[in-house]
Amino acid sequence: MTRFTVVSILPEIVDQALSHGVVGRARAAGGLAIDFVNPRDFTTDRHRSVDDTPYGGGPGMVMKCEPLVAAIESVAAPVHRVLLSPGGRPLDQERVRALAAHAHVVLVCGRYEGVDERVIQTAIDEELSIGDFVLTGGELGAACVIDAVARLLPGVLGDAASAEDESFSAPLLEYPQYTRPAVFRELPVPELLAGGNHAAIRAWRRRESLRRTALRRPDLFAHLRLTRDDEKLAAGLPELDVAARTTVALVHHPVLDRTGARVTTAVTNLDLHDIARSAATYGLAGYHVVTPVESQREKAAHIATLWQEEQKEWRAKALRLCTTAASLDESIEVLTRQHGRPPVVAATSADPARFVHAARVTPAALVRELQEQPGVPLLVLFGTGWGLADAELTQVSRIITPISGRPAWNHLSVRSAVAILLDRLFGLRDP
Ligand code: 58G
Repeated sequence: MTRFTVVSILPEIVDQALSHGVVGRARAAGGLAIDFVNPRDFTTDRHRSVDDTPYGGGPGMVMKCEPLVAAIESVAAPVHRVLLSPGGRPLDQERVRALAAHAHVVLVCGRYEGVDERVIQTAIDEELSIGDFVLTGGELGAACVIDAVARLLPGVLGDAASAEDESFSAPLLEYPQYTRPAVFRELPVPELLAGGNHAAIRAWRRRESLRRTALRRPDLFAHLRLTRDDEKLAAGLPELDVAARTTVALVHHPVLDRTGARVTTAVTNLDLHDIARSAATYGLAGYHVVTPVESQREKAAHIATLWQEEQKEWRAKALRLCTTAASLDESIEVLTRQHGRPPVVAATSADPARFVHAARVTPAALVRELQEQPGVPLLVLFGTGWGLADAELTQVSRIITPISGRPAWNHLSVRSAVAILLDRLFGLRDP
């Protein structure tokens, strides 16, 4: 059995919060024990004070060491001592499971502006936060912790399975649930749920969980190890796969030269290869080499086909993404034909202020925007030379916040800029 001791000057808050429903019944039945220790009972002065003014000045009061530490130390070992604090480790379901494995947990609740740091140094094993917000005291945090742990204890939830098969236990968000009536304000329950095909219902629910997680919590989704079956279900969610409808265009005209003149640059072998390989690495739909010079387009097409005939399948796969266009308009036309609708055109620039007609977006905001427009293709422009010349390119509706390092010096090669931006748009991240 798990036992909690709550150290608080307002124990009623926690006691009340945990006296109802499933958790209240578990306490009454003896499956969960919660007791309280009040630091005020450990004061020695006439006013029974638990707080004092902060050293160094500043607003409010700080909880004093002696009564708080005495209260914590009045609980017999062995115990795991937790302070609820906005600066603590963020609580998640994994931590909840770990706490449920302890026989006795002491939850320490601060009030006022905080607790004397030496309380933490001498009497606390772990600081936990229930989220990035500040409460007037740790009590509601403690109630959250106990509630989350309680529902994992054997016998607390009616159906033992229901604690397992859900939300954060498998790190997916919950699928939508429905109960009667079959139609509410013209909104019907999905037909499939009313049929008796349990395998189909399971697959539908899993797919909705995957969809929700990908849309609402891309941070969780990026770190999922999907099973083969999950991959198949997620492949049925093309609205989420923005990379698969993204094309990068390497624009050779109109671009600037070092003097600021409007010029056409030459196609380079190196750009052709490296950008094709980046495009394939991030799962893009295509790579357009844009130049009005016919002989340059022929050169690009020649290089690309040459490598496609090569033995190495990975290289051929990358170069197959590469096609040519005479102008930005032709590139847009091709995508409109391929996807059945015109692309959102985003440009990159080291100097976005020049693009007065385009909205500035971060890479993440652009991906989110496209996720909400299923099937709409995305075209991302990169200028060669000293960058795209016509800042008034009317086709461009989005300008992506520029890549920037610490120093003002900013002369990335276009190949590097493509790779970095693709990673910011579509790369998987560490936690
Ligand atoms: C700054 C402000 C530091 C837990 C207040 C310490 C406790 C939020 C959480 C405090 C809490 C959380 C005083 C009141 C802690 C103390 C307490 N606020 N996010 N407030 O888990």
